[in-house]
Amino acid sequence: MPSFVHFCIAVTLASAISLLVGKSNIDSTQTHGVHDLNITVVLLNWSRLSNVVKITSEICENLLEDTVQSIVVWNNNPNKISHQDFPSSPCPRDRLRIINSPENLYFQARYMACAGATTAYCFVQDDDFSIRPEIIKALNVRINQGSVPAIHLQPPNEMLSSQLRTIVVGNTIHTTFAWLGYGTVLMRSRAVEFLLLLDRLKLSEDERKMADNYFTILSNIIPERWFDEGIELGGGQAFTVGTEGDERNNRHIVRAAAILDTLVSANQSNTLDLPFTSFSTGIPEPLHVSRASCHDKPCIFETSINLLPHEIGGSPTSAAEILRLEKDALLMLGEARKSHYLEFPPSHAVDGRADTAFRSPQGANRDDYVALDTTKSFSYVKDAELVFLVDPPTEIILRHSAFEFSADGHIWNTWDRGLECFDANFAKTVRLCKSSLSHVSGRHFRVRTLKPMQEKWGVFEMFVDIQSEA
Ligand SMILES: *[C@@H]1O[C@H](CO)[C@@H](O)[C@H](O)[C@H]1NC(C)=O
Ligand SMILES: *[C@@H]1O[C@H](CO)[C@@H](O)[C@H](O)[C@H]1NC(C)=O
Ligand SMILES: *[C@H]1O[C@H](CO)[C@@H](O)[C@H](O)[C@H]1NC(C)=O
Repeated sequence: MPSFVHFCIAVTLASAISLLVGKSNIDSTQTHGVHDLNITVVLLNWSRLSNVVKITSEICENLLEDTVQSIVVWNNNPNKISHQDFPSSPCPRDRLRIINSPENLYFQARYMACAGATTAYCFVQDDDFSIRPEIIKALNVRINQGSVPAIHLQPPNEMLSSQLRTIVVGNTIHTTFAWLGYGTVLMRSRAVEFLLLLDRLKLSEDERKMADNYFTILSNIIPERWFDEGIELGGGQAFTVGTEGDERNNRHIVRAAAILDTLVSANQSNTLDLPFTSFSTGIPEPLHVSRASCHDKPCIFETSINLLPHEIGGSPTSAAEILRLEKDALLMLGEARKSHYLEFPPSHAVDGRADTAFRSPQGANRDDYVALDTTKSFSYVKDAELVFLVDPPTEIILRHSAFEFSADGHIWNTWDRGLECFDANFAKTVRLCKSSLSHVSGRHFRVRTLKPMQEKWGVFEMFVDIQSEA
């Protein structure tokens, strides 16, 4: 091998590794006035005050300049807390609000805290997970585009459950269930409307406390969900424990679905004037688009690769069948496909680790794509590359694909891929492939297969590497 090739591999790997260990060279942090910031973070102090201190510190250290206007800690515990419980916190006092709840309002509290915010959006999460600041930035960018009312982060097992609980009946019911506690960004107006709806429907105290079990189902919208594996903080006591907790959850989920059935059928004879619930008969986004946030910079990975068989999903006639539907779908999916889904999720393509992979369950289809939204527009003059760490079959897929860029994610242009691949010397059977982005500008980059192939996708990492910015 000519020595300059060795040199190139060394250089490329060095830059790949620099990215993998989290050195960001994309980000030129802008500062905004506090009032330009659109996110209020809402944290429930459930049973882990030390976690709440950790989470607020990380947010204040990383997000107060360009993303988060303030943090609200809602303490559901009768023992009051105050700023003194956050002694060496990097959070300025006026950016951290503490609300000592008069009673334990359970999950309802997050909607109340959000409804009382002054920003357009809220980011809510429980106190047992740490969400990387870059992910909150990416969620902020995406929700500011105004096309979605909420985005839920879900670990793979919850994502699978949420997918299998997706119910479409004719053009009237299009809903699913997704938790909010793993991290969810939502429009503040959605929290206001949701609380109004609970009032209008006269839900009981018990039901209101379990508000999370009602939120997604009653919206009658299939929300955007991103694969994510939050960093578990542990400690304290989880709220949902054991079969008793599961049964309570299931009871409320079925109850929410039954209420939705009633509302939709009532609307058919007499148009209901209700907040929050969508009675639109529009067609939801194709279900097979998956997303995940990148690890070390605000960026969104998106793929159209089917993770589940087409035929899954049955043909429900009502939302109340939600849990039976999931059970049947799990049986149909089988253990092998289920483990594949859980072990090789799309988030593994952008988690900064070369030892985890996103793998498609089947061979490549025509027009399968993997894409990155870098969340900012760039004009690349030189030294920028789209980089892949892939398995050898995926190199073949890449060689039969169109490489495309776009300013808006809708209109795509092709560039000459000039793909170069090398053995990555840190692991057997890993190929490092890169394509130069010289003379390419935009924000979105994708690779789209031009024909069906038996090769399956296997992506260890995918990123845009920018050495210098024009
Ligand atoms: C806040 O929202 C407005 C309107 O959507 C948007 O123009 C602005 O860029 C957002 N600010 C930040 C810091 O994201
Ligand atoms: C409910 O009412 C709205 C408003 O009149 C109507 O447009 C819509 O089609 C109805 N939805 C259903 C599910 O029938
Ligand atoms: C939140 O803070 C209190 C007061 O320090 C703490 O004792 C408690 O464990 C946390 N809250 C709840 C609901 O447990």
